[in-house]
Amino acid sequence: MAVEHKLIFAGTMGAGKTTAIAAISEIAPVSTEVQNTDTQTHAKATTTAALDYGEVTLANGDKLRLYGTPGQERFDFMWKILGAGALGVVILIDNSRTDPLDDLRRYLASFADVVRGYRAVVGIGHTETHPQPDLNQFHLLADSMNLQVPMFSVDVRRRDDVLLLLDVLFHQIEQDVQMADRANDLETAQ
Ligand SMILES: Nc1nc2c(ncn2[C@@H]2O[C@H](COP(=O)(O)OP(=O)(O)O)[C@@H](O)[C@H]2O)c(=O)[nH]1
Ligand SMILES: [Mg+2]
Repeated sequence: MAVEHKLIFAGTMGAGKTTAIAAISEIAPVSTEVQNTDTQTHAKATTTAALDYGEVTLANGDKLRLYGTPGQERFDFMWKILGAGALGVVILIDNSRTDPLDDLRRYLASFADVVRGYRAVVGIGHTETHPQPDLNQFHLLADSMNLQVPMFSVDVRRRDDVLLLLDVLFHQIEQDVQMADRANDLETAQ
């Protein structure tokens, strides 16, 4: 039977959530863009006020519901609500921002349980214009938080880059499920 999964795209305003979902969604993505009143943080005229939504059907028939979460601080509470029932989280970082390392720190802290459950992946964007901080610095930050998470430099305007993030995320989830199965087998064998 086909199963439905929820996948979250998280990231600051302008990190590429809407672009990433549009790049892979097989339905016309739903995006609730409104006038940006927070022009001090970001110059974009519109921004995601509530949600982005898209859908993808996987090769096995399972349906992926893709959600983009609001980037503004005042929507922090929604990260937790959406993250609770999610299969996984794609964290997008905009390397052209003032302090991308601090952005990642905040998102890893919000999604720490998801990261520990091997259900997160990080995509660093805008690296062609802003190569620093580099991947090593992002990994050192995660290490300092005792968190391990796969990270890639991506351009979410390219569909293949978004698919790479999903591939890695699913691979990770699959391995974790297999490990849990093996642990169960061991327990029952004893
Ligand atoms: N130069 C560059 N632009 C990007 C990259 N990733 C996303 N963008 C652009 O950044 C802008 C903001 O993306 P958007 O999807 O609206 O961000 P959101 O606020 O997270 O939904 C869009 O114009 C994207 O095309 C990247 O890696 N490099
Ligand atoms: Mg958006």
